[in-house]
Amino acid sequence: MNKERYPFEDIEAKWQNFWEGKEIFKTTSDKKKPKYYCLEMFPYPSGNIHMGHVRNYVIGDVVARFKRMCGYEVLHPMGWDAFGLPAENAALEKGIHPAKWTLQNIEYMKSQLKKIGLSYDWSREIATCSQDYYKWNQWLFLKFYEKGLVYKKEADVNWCEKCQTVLANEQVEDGLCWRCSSIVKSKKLEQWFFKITDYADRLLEEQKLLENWPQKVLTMQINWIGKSFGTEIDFRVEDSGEIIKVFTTRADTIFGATYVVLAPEYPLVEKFIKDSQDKDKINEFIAQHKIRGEMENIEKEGIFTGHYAINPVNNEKVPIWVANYVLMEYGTGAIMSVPAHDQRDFEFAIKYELPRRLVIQSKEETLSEDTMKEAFEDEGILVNSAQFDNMSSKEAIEAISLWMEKEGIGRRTINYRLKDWLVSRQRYWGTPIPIIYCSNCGKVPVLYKDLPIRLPEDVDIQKGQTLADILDFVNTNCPNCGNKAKRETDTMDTFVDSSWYFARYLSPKEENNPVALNEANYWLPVDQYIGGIEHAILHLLYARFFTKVMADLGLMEVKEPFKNLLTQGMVIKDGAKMSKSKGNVVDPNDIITKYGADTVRIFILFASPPEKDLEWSDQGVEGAWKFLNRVYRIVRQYAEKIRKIQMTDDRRQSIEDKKLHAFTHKTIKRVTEDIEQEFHFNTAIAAIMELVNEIYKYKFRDDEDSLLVLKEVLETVILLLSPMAPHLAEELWQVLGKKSSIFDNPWPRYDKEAIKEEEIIIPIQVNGKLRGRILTPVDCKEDEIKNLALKEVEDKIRDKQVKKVILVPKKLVNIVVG
Ligand code: ANZ
Ligand code: ZN
Repeated sequence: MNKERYPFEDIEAKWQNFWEGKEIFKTTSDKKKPKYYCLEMFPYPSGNIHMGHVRNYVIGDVVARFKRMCGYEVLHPMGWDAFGLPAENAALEKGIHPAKWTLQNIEYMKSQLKKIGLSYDWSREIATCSQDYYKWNQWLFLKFYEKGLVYKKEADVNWCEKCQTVLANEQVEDGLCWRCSSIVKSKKLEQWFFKITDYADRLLEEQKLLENWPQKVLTMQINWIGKSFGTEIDFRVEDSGEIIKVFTTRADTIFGATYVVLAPEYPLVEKFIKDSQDKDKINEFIAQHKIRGEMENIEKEGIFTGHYAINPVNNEKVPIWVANYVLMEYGTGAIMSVPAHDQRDFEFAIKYELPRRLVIQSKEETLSEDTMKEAFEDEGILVNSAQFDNMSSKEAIEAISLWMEKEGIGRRTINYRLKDWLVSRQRYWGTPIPIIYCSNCGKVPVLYKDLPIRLPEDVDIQKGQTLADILDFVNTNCPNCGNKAKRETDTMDTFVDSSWYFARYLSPKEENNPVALNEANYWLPVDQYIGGIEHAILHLLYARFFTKVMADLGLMEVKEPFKNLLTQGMVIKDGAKMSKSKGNVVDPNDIITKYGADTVRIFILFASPPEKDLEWSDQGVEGAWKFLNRVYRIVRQYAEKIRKIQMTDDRRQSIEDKKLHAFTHKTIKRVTEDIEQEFHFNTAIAAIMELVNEIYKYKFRDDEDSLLVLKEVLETVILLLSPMAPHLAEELWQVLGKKSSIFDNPWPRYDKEAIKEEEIIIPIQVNGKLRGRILTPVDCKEDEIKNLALKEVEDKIRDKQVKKVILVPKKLVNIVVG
């Protein structure tokens, strides 16, 4: 057998140059065609493309190429999420400027992407660290500011006293500064926020517009937003005019509230302890418990404030405590504690010997507060609850809330877990926040005409300089009164950059707006977004928020940015996620050098469906390589003859021909449906492999009819394979004598007639004994069936004389020999 190996080095370089030179994938915005916007999450330019990227982009590439062949005007852009901390780290370690480091990395990674043969319209490339881009971050910030969606308030940040800087959470290692290892403290600093909470309801409500998002992602967002219906109840502080509002979802338990607990940061606490004897003790407790990580498993600790509150439903005097299990950021930062019916309260009450009172009685067993071993949190019947006794707890929530509204001691409210988005960072490598501080006028927004506020380049990161050290940058004049003023030196969270980049691709050079309205209206929403599940919450929530605000600003009309979302699985090797720290990385460069990009693509697509994890396998790569070689050889074997003949519908097909013809069309159907319905490229490739096997099995007769069948099937194989192995497909398309790019060709359609044709199996007997079977189309001619039958049992009747061939139509052939 011919074992020629296909010269992928030449083929791949040749077609990459061809696509680029001819601008095949440049989007023309042909408004007559239906549009398809295919987008993969843009990468951070860390320096290297890894296998996870390759998988993500190859999946997107197949979708883009497929849709293009299906007649869509496809937009498939790529860019760089280019601001962020690693650039500053590199500057620190290597003394290279963040800008230079970033641009070098972009250059290199772009060349890597090109080697994979991805069909991007590079004319739309964006890098978020370029002025042309971040100018619009600033512009949007100002628009948000005008709309009241940006504000500044004090917030707790990680602070390193020695370095005199704020640290991102990632820069705090075991409570220590990553740079100098001194203890990180919590410090209150003025921070900028985006008011995403204003959009909480729409973020929930408009999930219904997300046609095809994984349920898991939707659920994660719902939980993150955490909408909770409850009641706010007023507890008056004894001997004072102060009111403590508590938030509860269980108003039915109000008669069982035996104490009140405040978060350590609760404003009133400071006031309480001013004249307390235990002032120092309480202060120490608060200092200790202000910084808290995840709440789930911490040991509950608290301290009595010395003050009391009045339970408004029974005028009972209850102690006010401070404890670490109440969060300032949730609800009102204060709770009514019901130890009998809330497990956290129960544990706390046991520890500090606080009273508990049963107010919900179980329907199954009779509980009592003295003997219960844990809180009873289920529904039940009210007891010890005055006029509400005997009501079910479910009804009581409503009834008690209504009654409290009437009495003016409480009201129904809705609470969200979602917090406003803290967007300021005390970092250099980001978008400068366009605000000026004037001693006359206060906070003054930069004028639109002065945008962009450029990020100065002359900063020495190794010397620990930040924007605040660049006096040329800091000192300015107030746009309002002209006095000397100072610029904000915080930069924006890089998640701001990625919240609207998909819109910038639509008109990357637009100078009057972040996005040209007509382009936005044509292209949005993104039809298919593809990326990692790790972005299920933040990025995808922020981008949805931005889209809604931009729509409200009249910048676009869609409410949701991404209609369909595919979250691809991880790339796994030896049972663990491929990662530097695990030391199990396969470098895409190495594999491409050894086998070529098409092999890597086919391996990745064939190994598992995109939403599942993909187990790396060297054998799998080898298998993909062999398959492509098989395709290459079989096409070349017949190419010369096929080039010479014209396709015609007037074919006299033999049974064999018909079989192959039908198989061809069945494969078109399978592949098209596998890709269209669920992007199951693995089963699509499996189907093409089967078809290639059929071609190898086919007995070529060297006549025109036979060539016509081969022409059809070979062209089909190449077309079906083209989105997945684009270089090889272009090459073979040319080998078959085609003049234009295969990607200008329509996707093949299957012929319903061809696949309707059913086949039947006919048993062959020799002298009444079963000796074989043949597969024939139902409408096969008698003579042809007889001939096939004789051929099938050829070696069993070789030295005998055939006396008679009896055909029972569609049932049986009996050959009588003597
Ligand atoms: C009294 C009560 C009785 C409660 C009972 C529960 C069971 P979700 O559903 O998550 O909204 N809570 C309120 N604010 C809190 C805070 N800042 N820190 C810690 N816990 C807080 O939970 C609402 C419930 O969580 C509220 O209802 C409150 O405890 C607690 F048998 O109030 B409950
Ligand atoms: Zn001023």
